[in-house]
Amino acid sequence: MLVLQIFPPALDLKSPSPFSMKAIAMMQMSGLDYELKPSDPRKTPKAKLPVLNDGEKSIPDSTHIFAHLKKAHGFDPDNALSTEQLAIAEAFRRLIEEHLYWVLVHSRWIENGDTIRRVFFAPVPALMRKFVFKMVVKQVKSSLHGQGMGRHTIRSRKSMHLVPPI
Ligand SMILES: N[C@@H](CCC(=O)N[C@@H](CS)C(=O)NCC(=O)O)C(=O)O
Repeated sequence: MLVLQIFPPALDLKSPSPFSMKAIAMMQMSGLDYELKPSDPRKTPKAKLPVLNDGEKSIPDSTHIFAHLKKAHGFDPDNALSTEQLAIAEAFRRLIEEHLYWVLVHSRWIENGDTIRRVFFAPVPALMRKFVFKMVVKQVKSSLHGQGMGRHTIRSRKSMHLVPPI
């Protein structure tokens, strides 16, 4: 049985994690039998979700899961693509996962932290909630700083046009 470990449901989504949603979409498209298992990333091999469990094997990272589904189960939705189309798809994947993902992280954790605290931290005992949230935000800020986006100053939406409006 295939078991897909994901971030637990929130925000009316099967999972609020874009990488978990990507893996769920792949599993659905594959037509294979699988179960979803809401999990804690701290208890996974790379401290990230999603992770696919296939028998004894544990496969972290949505891209490795995709490769595993192809190799072990013959699921290859890209098999009709030309080399050029595969290259374009890869470029878009990296744009989304390595750039736009961080825009989402910034928007959620820095610009809309109150909502995140209310929704994601509801299970944390009330007395500790503020403290735990602050600790996690500190880690998120450090990741955003490492990626680079967190080093920029937040400006108003109006001033964020890449090209000034005419
Ligand atoms: N490259 C990984 C990225 C996975 C990832 O960043 N997952 C985030 C949730 S969207 C996570 O588990 N974060 C937990 C943490 O950083 O502590 C993939 O494609 O699966």
